[in-house]
Amino acid sequence: MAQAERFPVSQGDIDTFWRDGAVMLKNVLSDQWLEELRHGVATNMEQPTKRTVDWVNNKETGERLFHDQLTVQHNPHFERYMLGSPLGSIAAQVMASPTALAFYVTTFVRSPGTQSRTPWHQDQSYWCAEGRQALSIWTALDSVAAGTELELVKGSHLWERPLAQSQFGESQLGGVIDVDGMETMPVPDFTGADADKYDMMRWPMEPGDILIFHGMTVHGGSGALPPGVQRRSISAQFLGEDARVTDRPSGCNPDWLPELAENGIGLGDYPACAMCPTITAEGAVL
Ligand SMILES: O=C(O)CCC(=O)C(=O)O
Repeated sequence: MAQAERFPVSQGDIDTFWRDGAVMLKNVLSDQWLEELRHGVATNMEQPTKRTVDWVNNKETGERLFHDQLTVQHNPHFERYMLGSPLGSIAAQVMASPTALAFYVTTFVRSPGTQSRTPWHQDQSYWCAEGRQALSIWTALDSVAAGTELELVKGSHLWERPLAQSQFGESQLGGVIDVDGMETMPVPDFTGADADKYDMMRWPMEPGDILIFHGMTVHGGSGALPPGVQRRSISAQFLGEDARVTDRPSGCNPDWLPELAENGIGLGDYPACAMCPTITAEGAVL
């Protein structure tokens, strides 16, 4: 049986995650894992997948924001990262789930000086998986200076109504998707007129630090970079054993339903399969 690294998470950090919707842990990823991620991102950009999009690609300013979503089967570096690094063990401990399922990996590469922020959103409202045991682990290969952090809304993973969904399309970042019959909350002006009503969480980070946030925690930002500064951020998505495959009224993004079906997984299933292996809190890869 393959073995992933194990990283003990304190009960205090787990409690913070469930209370606030996010927690940042310092110095989790060794140089070996950062090197693996560097290769993963470079390979991804050289060999785009069918889900690769440039959210921004401005020939005049040179500003580019590359984005992709990949399972462990799409990129050997990300496969090793998901199944060998301490992330799986951390995810299982934080979710208090017997196993953490390595759902997929998301890449965001901003060229130096890019000014485009990621729109406010909740990851899980796009996913083809529902359940409370769901999280993302975000990390960056470049230092994240104050003023350029990913920003998260404290406690938003507990909101009763989902946030209206932002548009994420080829050269179409922002704007709200209108879905018939879906009760959503209009996106507040978190950094402007409504700033006093919400507690924001943001952390300057160094390579090796990780930010764990719940699938329903509202977040955005991570842009407006100073000249000469690039941002390669990688987000790893994990599910716990209460997760079930679902469809969404607005369609899923990413839509893994066809690939899951090829792996024998249908609506209502916990999607453990060759496409989405699982890892225990002790690091055993199943
Ligand atoms: O790095 C970013 O700009 C966005 C990160 C994000 O939205 C995510 O990981 O879900």
